[in-house]
Amino acid sequence: MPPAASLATTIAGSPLASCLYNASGPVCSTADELDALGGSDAGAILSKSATLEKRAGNPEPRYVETSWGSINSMGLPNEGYRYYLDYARRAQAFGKPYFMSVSGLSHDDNIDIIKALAREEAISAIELNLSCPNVPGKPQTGYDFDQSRVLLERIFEHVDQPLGVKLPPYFDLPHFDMMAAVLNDFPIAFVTCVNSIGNGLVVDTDTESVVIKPKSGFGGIGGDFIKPTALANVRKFYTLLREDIAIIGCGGVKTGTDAFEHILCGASAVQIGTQLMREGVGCFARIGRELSTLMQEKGYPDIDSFKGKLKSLD
Ligand code: HRO
Repeated sequence: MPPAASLATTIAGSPLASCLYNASGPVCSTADELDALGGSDAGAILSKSATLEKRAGNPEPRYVETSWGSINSMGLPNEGYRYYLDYARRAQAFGKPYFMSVSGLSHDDNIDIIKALAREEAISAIELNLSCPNVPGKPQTGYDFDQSRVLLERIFEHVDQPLGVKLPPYFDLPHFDMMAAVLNDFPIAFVTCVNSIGNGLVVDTDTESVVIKPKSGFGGIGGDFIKPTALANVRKFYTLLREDIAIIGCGGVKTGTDAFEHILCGASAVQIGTQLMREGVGCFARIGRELSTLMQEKGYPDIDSFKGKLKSLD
């Protein structure tokens, strides 16, 4: 057997000992939850998407696990950005990057938050969420290419830390081109592909009812079911974006093989959401071991030796 494979990667100029870390969403809302991520094998700590003010979110039940994944309509429950800004200093104890997710309810809110984060060196990077599907009355900015450009123009006038964006999944090839054309015009450090597939519907045939309360049962779909869509988005943006923009894969990762597939499609790091919710922070060590064993078996010493090297059949 060749020597153990390295899972190390670099995102937005920050070294990560492992390319696996949490998706913004499950168990990253409170200081205790963030501490648990800090103490785990996750390569970074990413906070729950923050709004200007604290939010209770949508009524419960608002997260349900299914045999193939999950449906959620959390509605951005979070402690408000000041809480996650304050946490940045505490995160330093874990010796790994702390990324803050920002999801203002308006362009102005996003600008106010970004300005307030400036000069906080304990925030390694910002993940701007352009794709929350669950706030009634608020469209997903990432599906509006003009609005995405308008927002990014304003953001880059003020942002201090490296900034990436979390995108919704795209399904039509011209949409990938249109979003890539926007993103390539800005000094973006990374894109995270993908957020949940918005506005799915899960039906319980016993009760003949929807399974979550908000929005008449409509919610974001995550887990196994979305992996092919996530891989397609990782692959497309890997081929369309500037080389200096890292791709972070997110969607359907519950084994080392799933993470391997994301990296093969072009991901420099891989986030875990539904499986983290199901298994807890131990998932990072387990999936890391599985990924490392697979890499070792295939003779890949590190991520870069197979990143993006997906073969086609033509
Ligand atoms: O809080 C949520 O309802 C939520 C957010 Cl912000 C998001 O980005 N993606 C998602 O599936 N749920």
